Parts: sequence; C-alpha cells; structure tokens
Amino acid sequence: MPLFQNAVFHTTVANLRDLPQDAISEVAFAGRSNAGKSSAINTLAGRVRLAFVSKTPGRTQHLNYFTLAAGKYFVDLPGYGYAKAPEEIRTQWEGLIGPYLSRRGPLVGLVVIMDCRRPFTELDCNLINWFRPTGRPIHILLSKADKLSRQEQTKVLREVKAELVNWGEGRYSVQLFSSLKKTGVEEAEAVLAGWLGIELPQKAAKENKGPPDKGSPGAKMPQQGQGTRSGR
Ligand SMILES: Nc1nc2c(ncn2[C@@H]2O[C@H](COP(=O)(O)OP(=O)(O)OP(=O)(O)O)[C@@H](O)[C@H]2O)c(=O)[nH]1
Ligand SMILES: [Mg+2]
Repeated sequence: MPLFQNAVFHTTVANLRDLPQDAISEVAFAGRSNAGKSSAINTLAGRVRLAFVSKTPGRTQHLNYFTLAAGKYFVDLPGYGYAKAPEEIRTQWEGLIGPYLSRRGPLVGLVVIMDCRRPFTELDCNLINWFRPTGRPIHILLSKADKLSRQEQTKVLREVKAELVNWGEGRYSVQLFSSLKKTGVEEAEAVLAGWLGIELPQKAAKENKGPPDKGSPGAKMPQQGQGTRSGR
C-alpha cells in the first residue's frame, strides 16, 4: 500500500495570501513542464487522477495542495520551460512561485523532477541554484526511467550523484523513478516521510511488534532500544 494513499486534493492557490494557514510541513514538486510532476504525485498516492496529468505541457498553472495528513501537504507547482509569454512567466514567478519557494515556513524540502533523458537543463540549474541558499533539502527524481535501459539508468544516476557531491553537504539526494512502472516509490516515500515527519509503516509495525514466538527464526533476546514505545 502506498504510504501517501490517503492523499486528497485540498486547494488551488493563485495568491500568496491564500496559502493554507494550518500547514505544519509540506513538500513541493518542481520541474520542467511535462517532466512528470503530477504523475509522480499520483504514483506516490497510488491514484490515477489525483493531480491533473496532461499531454499538453503547462497545464498546472497554480499551486495545487494535496493533504496527506492533518497539516501535511504535497504541493504541485507549475512547470517551467513551456513557451509562455515572458511577461506571464515573470508575473507568475515574481508574484507566486519565487516568494513561495524562498519564504514559505512549512516548506521542508523540494522534489525536483527531471526527465532522466535530459537532466540538468539550464532551467533546472537555475531553479536549483536559486533554491539551494534557502538551506532546505532537495531530492531529485529522475523521471520516466522506463524510457532508458538498465545500463543507461545506472549511468545517468552515477552522473547526477557526482554532480550532487560537488554541491557539498548532505542535503541533496537523487533516485530513478517511473510513474509508468511504479518504480522508485518506496525510496521516494522514505525520503519524503522523513522530511514531513510521517512514520513509515514498516518502522511502526516493527516498533509495535511483540517479542517473536519461541522457536521462530527471530526468537532471540530482544535488542536494546527495540520494542514498543510505552513509557514515552
Ligand atoms: N513513460 C513515462 N511517461 C510518463 C511518466 N510520468 C509521466 N509521464 C507522461 O509525461 C506526460 C506529462 O506528465 P505530467 O505528470 O502531466 O507532467 P507535469 O510535470 O505535471 O507537467 P506540467 O503540469 O505541464 O508542468 C504525460 O503524458 C504522462 O503520461 C513515466 O514515468 N513514464
Ligand atoms: Mg502537472
């Protein structure tokens, strides 16, 4: 079961003043138009049509909020790079996306989605270089991994990882992802759950599990630090 399966559409925000007031933590999804942002949100939520997916680039125009749990959100951002009037792009960036990404308190991290066949376009680099000084983490999804062979996937992953090392510090990570094949979901869930402060089910299950049955393969002395959370 996907970790974010309870995600529901919350609201569309066209003005900064309309940002949800109750947000505790939220993760934004950014990337070129058509890179697969909305598809990635749907895949992580285990849904077909939660976020709007289109063959026509540039269809997500505002900030779309999806509730994961009380006060915890995914935010689907408008894609960049799709030919729009320069004036329109500037207005959207200066009026909404720029201030949102630089000043939104509950924003705990940015997912940058890049088509694995074309990582680090100039516009991706502009966004990343602009966001890095905020000090918040970036997780890169190399999307549409199904379009590459295994060998090509390994190569692009290695190249992008090498680039992240150049950025220094430990705030940046990358993985392959395919909404079509549903690959990379658990890896993404682990990163995003960590950022959002949402407990992974495996961890919760482990913590709530009683001592193993006598004679079962796991029937050893319980290790220190494991077990239930009683007493907290
Ligand atoms: N093969 C393949 N196609 C994908 C994948 N993810 C998305 N697509 C396709 O790519 C196109 C764009 O996907 P969207 O999720 O709408 O992209 P977006 O980044 O939200 O686009 P904008 O909202 O325009 O910025 C659609 O035709 C999707 O079906 C994937 O993992 N594999
Ligand atoms: Mg979209």
